Amino acid sequence: MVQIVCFMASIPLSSICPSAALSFQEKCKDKTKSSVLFGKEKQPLYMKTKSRGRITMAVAVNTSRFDNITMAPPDPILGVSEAFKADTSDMKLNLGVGAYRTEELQPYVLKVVKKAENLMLERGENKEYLPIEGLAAFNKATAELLFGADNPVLHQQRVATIQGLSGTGSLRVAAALIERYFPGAKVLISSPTWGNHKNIFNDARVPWSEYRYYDPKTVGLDFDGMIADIKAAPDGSFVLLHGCAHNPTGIDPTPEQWEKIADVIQEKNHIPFFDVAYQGFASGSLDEDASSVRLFAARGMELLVAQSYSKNLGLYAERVGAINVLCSSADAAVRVKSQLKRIARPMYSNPPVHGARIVANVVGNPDFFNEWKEEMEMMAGRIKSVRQKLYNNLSAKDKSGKDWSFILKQIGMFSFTGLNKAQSDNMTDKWHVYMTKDGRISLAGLSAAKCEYLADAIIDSYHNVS
Ligand code: KET
Repeated sequence: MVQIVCFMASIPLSSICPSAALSFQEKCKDKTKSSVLFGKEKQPLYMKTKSRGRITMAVAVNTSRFDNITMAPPDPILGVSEAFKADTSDMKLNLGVGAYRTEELQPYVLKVVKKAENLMLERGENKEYLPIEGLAAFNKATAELLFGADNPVLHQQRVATIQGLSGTGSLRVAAALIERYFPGAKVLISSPTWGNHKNIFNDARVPWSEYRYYDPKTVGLDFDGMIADIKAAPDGSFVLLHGCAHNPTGIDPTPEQWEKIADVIQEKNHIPFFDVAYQGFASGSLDEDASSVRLFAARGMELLVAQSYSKNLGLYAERVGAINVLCSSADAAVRVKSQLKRIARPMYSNPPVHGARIVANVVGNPDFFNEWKEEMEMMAGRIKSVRQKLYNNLSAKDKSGKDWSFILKQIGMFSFTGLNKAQSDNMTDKWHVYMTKDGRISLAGLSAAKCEYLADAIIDSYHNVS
């Protein structure tokens, strides 16, 4: 099959294929019949060339140079949304991705976000590049939101903050910092954790191992296991902690347990690395949800925090977040910030401005800030109410005596149902309920009207599929 046809009339080859120009020209020299181009060991690509005066016609035949690239599996979380779109059933329900929906199951743009955007439009702000570290007003606002505006660590200028590409991009830059400046250091990750954490550290070439977190027997935190594994790790490891609303389990340590976790991390000279993707969404209070980070900061510990505004401001597609590195001195913070910028520049150069302006405007304006808090409480409240309703339906309908109260103990956007892969498959195949295969459902995608249907699906899957 003919795959590529190029006509070249005195066109320099480098303009067609710049990166490979030299080898292309060298390999074509004095060859009129067939030439091996960019030969892969197994699948060489042959090109036949014919000369017609000044015009050379090159016809590429045979297989693609990308033939040895295999099909990637669908993403365990975002792939669920793709499968959901393809389902034509009226009953279908997307509880896969952690994205807030209204009671009508529609995406929700916060009113305060619209107000901030209108203001930005009125001001007619430009689209110049941001500095590598992002929007200064955003960086100030985001560090204040995380640590609290009065936190001495900010006045002492001990925090290096740069704007990142939401939570994921911020985690990735922080991972690159670890890889570059702590070679060989391991990151300890909770078992289970958000599906993308391992990918991020793998791609950054940072070794990781897991610490126990979830105990299926108690459907709660395996606190002793967690502490033992953090203790057993090599001194100076990084410990990845979910600041609040642990994903996927919805189980957070108590304040007393956080203190003990901090004790062990300090004892072992580890460095805490917080992923804060749900500030405000766990309890409805921004301050309360940042209390874990603040507790560690108050002990004088150095730490890293990746922040996201996808969920709490509903800015999923704007990709706005931050990397914060709390250092023991202002001097160290300046140096760390310079290196974060150095990592960001060849990766994505500088971050997008729109979401950062929204955050800066909302957090920086007391009226908007209060409106945001109200809307966040509303969103967190709706999730809590469907959580309760799901539990009510499960306990009323399931006659087996199974205790479903663990659902009420979990917090945040998700519920970790305990359904295994086969049971989760049944939820999707039979009931058109889309969820991740680890048994996680996003309650943010559930409406009160669908609670009964979901309870039927869960009861059927739990009791009739093993
Ligand atoms: N950390 C955690 C714990 C997390 O759940 C997410 C997103 C992120 C970081 C990154 O979000 P970002 O939009 O990059 O700021 N979790 C949901 C979406 C996803 O998987 O990308 C989810 O678990 O459904």
